[in-house]
Amino acid sequence: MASEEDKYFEVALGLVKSAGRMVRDAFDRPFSEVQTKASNTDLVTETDQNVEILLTRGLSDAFPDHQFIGEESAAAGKKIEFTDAPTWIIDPIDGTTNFVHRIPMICICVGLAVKKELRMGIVYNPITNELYTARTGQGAFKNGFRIYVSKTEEVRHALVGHQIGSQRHQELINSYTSSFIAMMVTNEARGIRSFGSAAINMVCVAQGSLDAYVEYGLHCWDVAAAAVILKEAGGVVIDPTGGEFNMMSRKVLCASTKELATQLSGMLTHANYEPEG
Ligand code: LIP
Repeated sequence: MASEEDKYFEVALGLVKSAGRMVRDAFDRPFSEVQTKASNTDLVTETDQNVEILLTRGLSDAFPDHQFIGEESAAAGKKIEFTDAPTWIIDPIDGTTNFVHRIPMICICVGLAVKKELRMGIVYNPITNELYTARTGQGAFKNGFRIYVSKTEEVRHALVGHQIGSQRHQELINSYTSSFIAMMVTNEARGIRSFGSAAINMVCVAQGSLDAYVEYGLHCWDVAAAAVILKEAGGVVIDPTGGEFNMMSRKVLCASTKELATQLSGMLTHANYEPEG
């Protein structure tokens, strides 16, 4: 017999696929109206807003007592409230700058938390047709096939995702550059990649393409869905300082193994953030 969570997952998946068609159609058109939000480097398009409306309406019609945290609703002034109620955490397009520049590394992210525990994650790139899904305790999948993290334990064998987002304050830039030097020069990491979408960086760790990923200044909607996928693929998701992962803390360190996470955490220069919500 189907459980309540099976139903949540099926409904969310159907809506994500519809949202994917909307994103794909917009991506094929030559131009998007671009607006800025918190800063000149924080972009939003009509497609981000329409996708969030499609997902939120569809889910709240199906599950009227569920709550929502969404990137564009928060940008429009909705307070971020994280309670014990089933809460959908939505990023309609993660990688909006890529979308605007027609770089096909974008995804729709939908995560669900129940009693403040993340229970499922869906990350869908409708351009490359890569669908990542996971539910707690049930493994992680890409287009229906199981995925696993790499076995890399040392930075000198690791390909690391390291990224600067829309925020450009001095402490963040300093932390980014000195961490970059520690990883690339002092410890000779195999390389650094920056895909322009937190969730794509995270699912790349989940499928073993990257060995680790670190970023500061993020929001919960960038990481919630992909965190479930990464954990279910056998990966480690922690606070970059080495503490427990908190999706509201605005920072994340992902790694294929505990050893790699610990080594990286020890060499990073950490930037401070006030948690959101
Ligand atoms: C973006 C992230 C990106 C990060 C940016 C921003 P958006 O999300 O995916 O990795 O560097 O700060 O948060 O705005 O495209 O949904």
